[in-house]
Amino acid sequence: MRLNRHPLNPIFLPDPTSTWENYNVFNPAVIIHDGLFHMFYRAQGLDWISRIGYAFSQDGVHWNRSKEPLLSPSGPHDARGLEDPRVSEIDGQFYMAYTAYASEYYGEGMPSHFGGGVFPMIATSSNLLTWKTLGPIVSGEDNKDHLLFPRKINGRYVAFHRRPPNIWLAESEDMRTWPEKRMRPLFGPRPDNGWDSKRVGSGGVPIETEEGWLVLYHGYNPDHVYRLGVCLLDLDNPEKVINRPKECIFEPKELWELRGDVPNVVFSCANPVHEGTVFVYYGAADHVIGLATVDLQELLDFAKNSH
Ligand code: BMA
Repeated sequence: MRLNRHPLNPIFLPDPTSTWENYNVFNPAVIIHDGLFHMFYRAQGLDWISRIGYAFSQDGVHWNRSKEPLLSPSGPHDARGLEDPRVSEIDGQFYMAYTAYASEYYGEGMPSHFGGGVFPMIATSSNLLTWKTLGPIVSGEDNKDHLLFPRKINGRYVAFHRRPPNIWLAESEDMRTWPEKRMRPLFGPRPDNGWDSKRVGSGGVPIETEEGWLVLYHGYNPDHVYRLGVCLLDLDNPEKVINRPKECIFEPKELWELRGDVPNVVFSCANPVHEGTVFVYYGAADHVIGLATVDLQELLDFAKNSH
């Protein structure tokens, strides 16, 4: 199984003339809507605070970016940044899952980064440009890598989230309350010293196919190398893992994936499908943005058949 790196990689770089995105741009959400690719990317200036930038593209490769950030910290709950957006469209409305990285002494969130709490937030928009925050899925714990499935399942909204080191599922009737009784682990690291033996977390929004939900996810090993894997979940009951191939599908190889702000990282929050091709956007070494593509059917066959 092979993802093909785009020849123009890295396709999106920090802007050295900016104050807020001159250091790192990475881990973008990308959604295709009305014939355009819309990118929401995590950007850092020298203050190392993450803001969400916006860019659009006709081909998914060449981008026009906004001069100003789309979303910036607005209070103590996200004073140290908004990280790792994932955007879903559900019934014509858009939802962004992002991690709010709180100020040093705010809230009961367990510090997953030194000194700060994190909150798995959801915001909503009808036009992709103005966003309203609804709130966190949970609070008071180290929890991120959440996203929303692109449609309701059995009448409820469904989300991934991450209680380390496992990926979890959650359900909600209204997108605001996510009852504990409807949360359950999906899967965790594999105890084999392999590529996903330490921690796993979600990738981009799951792709609906006739065979099941095609899910890309990230994992890392004791050497802290971030790679991508794939699995297939049951359409009506995503708690049921139909297959989870052992082999990873993508790993750091290029110099700009091996060296950057954090070495040896490919980390994806977006895998939109365009004309039968999966566009996997990824943060490389927490510094630049890369694109790798794969034929949807080929990826699905691998997810279904490889053990
Ligand atoms: C994870 C997330 C990502 C980041 C990755 C590698 O925990 O915080 O934002 O890309 O680590 O540093």
